[in-house]
Amino acid sequence: MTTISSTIANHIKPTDSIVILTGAGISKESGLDTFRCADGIWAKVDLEDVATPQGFARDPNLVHRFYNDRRRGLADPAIQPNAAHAALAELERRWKGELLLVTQNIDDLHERAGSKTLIHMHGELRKVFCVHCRTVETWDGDLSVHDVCPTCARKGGMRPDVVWFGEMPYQMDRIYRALGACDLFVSIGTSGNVYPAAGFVAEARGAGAHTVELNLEPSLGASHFAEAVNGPATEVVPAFVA
Ligand code: BV8
Repeated sequence: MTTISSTIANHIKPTDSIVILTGAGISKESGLDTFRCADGIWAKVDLEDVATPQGFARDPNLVHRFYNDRRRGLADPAIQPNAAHAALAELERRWKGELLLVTQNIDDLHERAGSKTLIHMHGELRKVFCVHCRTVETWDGDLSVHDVCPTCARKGGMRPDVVWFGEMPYQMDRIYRALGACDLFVSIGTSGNVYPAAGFVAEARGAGAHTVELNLEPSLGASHFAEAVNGPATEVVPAFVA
């Protein structure tokens, strides 16, 4: 069974550098939908309409409704970090080397589980920004075209602080630097459909890192990984980290 201990025994040192990438699959057992599973988000709504700048320009009310529904869902007390989120926070606490957690998810379950060195490369559901003054605000209620920017007081410019298709993900320089210097790359709960995240395993391998995929089933990029463990995140991630 592939674990951090077996990885240390065979591939890395305890003071080496780790980059972890997560996707929607790690939050599935907390009750949040994935995107491309049979009952996923993109089976219910066209991503062109709700996750592109063009969709937002065409119908901002539809996009606000889409993210307002998900923001309200995330605020449900039943939605809590699961054992996989907790295991990654525990690994970060005890790891002696560098550890960077990069998530494609816009939920806040990693930080609520205690992860600290975390990048939300696709933004955050509980953040919004003003297109006029670029100020980012934490926003827990509904957002609409009628909202006024608390900073510049202009109206109609507030949008979810989420990276849509065609937009540059956040902190890419920092992520590529970490991938170029890492000794272990672990991908968890992502289908490998969306770039540039889907290309991270190739970047890490190119830098000589050992690569592990922990996913319910083999992702589109499974063949790029040196090792893989398939199963639900709440089982395979704690077992890997043990
Ligand atoms: C960009 C918005 C320029 C937030 C999202 C090549 C290079 C660069 C770009 C492209 C390229 N080819 C195409 C592109 C363009 C595009 C793209 O990738 N298109 C795809 C569809 C082909 N990419 C972009 O536009 C990106 N921007 O490229 O800018 C650039 C270029 C280079 C370098 C820098 C910049 C912007 C992409 C971000 C778009 N925004 N979402 C939101 O509403 O949430 S993407 C969307 O998909 C989600 O955010 C999500 O994060 C992302 C990935 O999905 P996954 O997390 O993988 O989820 P999915 O459902 O697909 O899979 C879940 C997995 O979990 C499955 O494998 C399943 O088996 C597993 N699972 C299920 N249950 C469990 C489980 N695993 C474990 N346990 C379980 N219980």
